Amino acid sequence: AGVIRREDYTPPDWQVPEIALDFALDAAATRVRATLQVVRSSAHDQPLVLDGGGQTPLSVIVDGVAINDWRLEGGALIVPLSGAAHVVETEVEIAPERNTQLMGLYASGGNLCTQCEAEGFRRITFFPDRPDVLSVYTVRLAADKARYPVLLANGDPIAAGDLPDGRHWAEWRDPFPKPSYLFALVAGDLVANRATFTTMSGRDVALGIWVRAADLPKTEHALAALQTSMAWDERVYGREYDLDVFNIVAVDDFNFGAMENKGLNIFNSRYILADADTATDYDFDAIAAVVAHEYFHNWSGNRITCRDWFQLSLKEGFTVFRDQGFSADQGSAAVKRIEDVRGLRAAQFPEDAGPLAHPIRPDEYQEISNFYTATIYNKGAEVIRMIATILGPERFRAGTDLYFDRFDGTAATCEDFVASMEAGSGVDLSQFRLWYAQAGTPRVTASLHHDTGSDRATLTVSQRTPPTPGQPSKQPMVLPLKLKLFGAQTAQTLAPEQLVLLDQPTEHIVFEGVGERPILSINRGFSAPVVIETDRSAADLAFLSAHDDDPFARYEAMQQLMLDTLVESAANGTADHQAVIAAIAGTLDNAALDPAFIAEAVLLPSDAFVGDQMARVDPEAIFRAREALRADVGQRLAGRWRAAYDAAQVDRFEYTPAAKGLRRLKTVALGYIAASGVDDAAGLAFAQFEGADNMTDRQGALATLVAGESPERVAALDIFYNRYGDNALVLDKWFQVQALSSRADTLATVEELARHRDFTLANPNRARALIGAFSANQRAFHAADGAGYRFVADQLIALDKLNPQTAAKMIPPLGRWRRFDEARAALMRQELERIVATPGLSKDMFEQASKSLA
Ligand code: HT7
Ligand code: ZN
Repeated sequence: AGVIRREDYTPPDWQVPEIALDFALDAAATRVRATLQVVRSSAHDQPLVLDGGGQTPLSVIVDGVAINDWRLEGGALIVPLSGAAHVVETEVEIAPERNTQLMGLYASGGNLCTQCEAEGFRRITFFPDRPDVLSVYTVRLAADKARYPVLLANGDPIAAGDLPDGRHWAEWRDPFPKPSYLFALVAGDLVANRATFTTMSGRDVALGIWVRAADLPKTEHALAALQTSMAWDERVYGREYDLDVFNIVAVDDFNFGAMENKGLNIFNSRYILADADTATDYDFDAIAAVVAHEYFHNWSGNRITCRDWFQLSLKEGFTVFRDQGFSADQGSAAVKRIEDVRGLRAAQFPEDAGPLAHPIRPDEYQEISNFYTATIYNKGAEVIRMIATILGPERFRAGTDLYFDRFDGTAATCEDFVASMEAGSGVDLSQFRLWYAQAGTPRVTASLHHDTGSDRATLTVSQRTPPTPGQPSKQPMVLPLKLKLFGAQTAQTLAPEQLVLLDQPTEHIVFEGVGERPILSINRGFSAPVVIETDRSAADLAFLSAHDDDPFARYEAMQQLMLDTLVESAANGTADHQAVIAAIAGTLDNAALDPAFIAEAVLLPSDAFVGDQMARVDPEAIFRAREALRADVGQRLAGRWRAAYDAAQVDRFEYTPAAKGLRRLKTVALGYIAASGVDDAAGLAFAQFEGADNMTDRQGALATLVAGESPERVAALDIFYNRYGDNALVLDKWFQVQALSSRADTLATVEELARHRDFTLANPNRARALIGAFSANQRAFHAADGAGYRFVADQLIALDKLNPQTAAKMIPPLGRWRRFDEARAALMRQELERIVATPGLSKDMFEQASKSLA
């Protein structure tokens, strides 16, 4: 029911080249008058169909005459029209303060703001709410001046003035035709941190980051990131900004991270506000990445938008790839790559292996909001990365230049992008297109055979993509794999790095002149988003962890060693830890390595990732195996952890790559010291907590304490709460750190926190901080009696009534039931069935929960 299919796409019957919107803003009752210039697209006799979000028009006027022969069908307004072009006016009244879904026009912290992607505009006014209808918008806003002194919309400001009764107005015009999902307005009591950016052609752009007055000091980092992003896009992609103003507004209630509305980005405040006392290094990095991401959308998303929502990855995958490149250029590219791959494996690989798997260009959906997924975003970015790898930098840039030239001002498709890449580079991407069509993570087995007689090594590589829902059998994909061979005795390069493009089920790659036993380094830089299975021994992985000159491959070898050890230990109750301990010791001892890299390399894989390697996930066994390894590594390398901890002290907070690396290593070392069980560990953590001049050190210490049993644990939580209780973003951290605790009593704590006076499901950040984090806590969520599943299902059912989109995004952990033992699987299914049977369930939740059961 209600399935929308990609193959059913038809162009719009009516275009709307111009729209004028007139808002009489008020939190309880906002009047919206829309004047649409509509033009028949071809010789058809279809009426004008304007999407609506449940409202009834107060009036419908065609060419200046009120009409009555309109009708409502499934929420849409049907207007019979006879000519080739008309002016259609509608008026509606909406109630922003009652909008708990946070889609359309809503109230947040006393201000009014909008979120229209994907289908929120129809909740504001009647309109063909689809991305291939592009219009020039003129917007007039009127509101009470004391309550809403600032009135912002897309484009450039053109006029403003006062009205009787303490009201005022402002008019904005955006000259660039845009789809309705990019519309935005903000009315509020806000102040701006302002700056100017001079573009490559010498135009001055007025930049403004708008926040509550008290938050102004926390906007410097975001503003600097915006300026850096604008310069980066000019230098790396030749893209210049096009309006005279660029505004960003931070709001506390937001379903997502941020939104790229033309000239008026609206952000979740967690991706704007930062200072050393309240934001971690992770937060600072995420702010720069999200500011860049939304800014980059001005070209990859706004100037060229999507023809339909099946093409979402056209803008999202490409823009994530662009923001990843930006972040890599701001610090350690190697560490950035490791972080991105860890994120892909944590979120996208499980999605690709589960009931909600879909290609980066899906074939069908029920509710498009459910498709803002790690697959569309992160696998989408990996697909663009593979194109960049195959083409090389110059040809890739020629391809993107051609794409921006050809499709500027249009609503394009993924096919348009790939065809531009081919035409710009001269490289045939026919078979590569399968990456857009096939879901699932390819599994690659690689085996290296050395023939000492002929000095020849032969690598046999096979690929297989497992079945996914609706796709029982798969064709071989194009896999760009970077390979290198090292000599086991001499550590010399036996075969330099090469890029091989695999496109067959099985292939043999021959290396000549290999005079000693070779060790294979494969998928260097994670050149293809695949799972690699090799027959490399623990000794070979240890060798690579010490000698590989590709930082990612070095990290990967270490991870594989750790994974093999943990899987064996979880399966058998015990394993030999020696190889892992030696590899960690070697990494800590290597003074040539960047501390940020060391911190990543010595971290054990997460419980969830260990579970992903097992035929049946056993959360308790994995937890025990991981704790045992952590304790052993902590004890056997005790001196090294103390030395690393002491060496990683930074005098004063500085947000630089070097200082960030030291802070990261310090908290990783603290974690191992605590895991070793020494008496002074809690004291050390508490001293770090109390002495910290920044949130990274404070939160790192708090997380260590919260996992333990010490009296300092309660003290630190209380101190943290009392210090930051009035800061919503930091309070989210307080909820989250407790929901992620590996303690046995976490479920009881989280149940209590759900009743805490500061907990509310109405704020998505708070809901995610408690419920989302708890569902990611493998030990607590998967409690054998099913109490964790029940708690989450109860919360999601309650949240669905307020905010279906946010609730539906938290279904996937329950959908992983096939990966668990029969008892847990039955308990998870039971909760999914209860959700599906809930009266009044949203379309969002129904799609996610019913597909998860199938
Ligand atoms: N393009 C934006 C997507 C988005 C969104 C989607 C569904 C519901 C609410 C939303 N807020 C923003 C964000 C981005 O990818 O840049
Ligand atoms: Zn985006």
